[in-house]
Amino acid sequence: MELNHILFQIEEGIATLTFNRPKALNALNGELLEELSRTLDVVAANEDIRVLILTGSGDKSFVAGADISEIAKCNALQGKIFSTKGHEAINKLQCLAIPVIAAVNGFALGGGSEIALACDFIYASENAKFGLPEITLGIIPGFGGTQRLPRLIGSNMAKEMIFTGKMISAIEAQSLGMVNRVAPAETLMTEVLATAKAIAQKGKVALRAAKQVVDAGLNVDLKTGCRMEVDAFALCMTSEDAKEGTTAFLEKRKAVFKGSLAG
Ligand code: CO8
Repeated sequence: MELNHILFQIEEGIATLTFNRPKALNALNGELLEELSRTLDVVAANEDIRVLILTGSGDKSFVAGADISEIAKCNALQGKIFSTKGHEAINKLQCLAIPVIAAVNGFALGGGSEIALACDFIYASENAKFGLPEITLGIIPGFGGTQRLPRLIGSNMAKEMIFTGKMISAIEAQSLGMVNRVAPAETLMTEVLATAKAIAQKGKVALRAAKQVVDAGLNVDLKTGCRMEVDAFALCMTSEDAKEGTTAFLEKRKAVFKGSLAG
């Protein structure tokens, strides 16, 4: 797969996708969005990948947003096409069956914050900055920010960020519940990898079920969500992982999950 603006590697079941346009602080141009979409197809089709990590190249930026030089040229129809392309790629990201961690190592602005928000959770470096600065460009977030941010931190805080366009620090983002952990820039990837490895050792079926039921449950009432959990729980009970996990506990040994999706 030829990629000009993304680095992609898989090691011990953990895939790392690095946005790689450092001269533009990894801003998302149309070509990069297409590459993101294609890379996510590869991830979705590869059963050996247990966890995906997203990060940015260089030490300054995760993704500084959509490429403003491309937005500046858009008329309404082109803007719609660009926004739709971003939504399609980001929906693909959110719908991956495996856990996805954003390792935000600097600016996560506009489309950059919107990508991080579609991951399962975010670890950030101490120098990371989050924001939806579109309002200062006379536009609004166009890759899901008006929808995912209020769902995560509540509508009032989200509106303040969207209306002012101000950046917030990693620590502020953590206090709002956007970021799970803040680490020094030098150790961010080590911490992300440690969590990714811990997750990768868990049973595949249970991980998929847990992710699916949490995400689906957020869009329905509690009673429906609990019913979905019951069904997902029952499905887990048919897996080799459930047999291995419970047997290992009773035999006082560490479970070794084979990573099989077989029931
Ligand atoms: N697009 C294009 N180029 C960018 C972007 C960007 N988003 N961000 C930075 N760059 C480029 C700069 O132009 C500069 O290039 P050059 O060296 O050729 O002049 C280079 O990256 C380095 O940037 P700076 O010199 O500005 O670095 P600073 O450290 O001084 O500032 C900032 C860093 C604060 C991140 C600053 O670059 C900045 O404010 N960038 C723009 C951030 C922004 O507004 N992002 C939101 C973009 S809009 C968006 O994401 C909407 C998504 C939905 C779109 C829907 C489609 C229609």
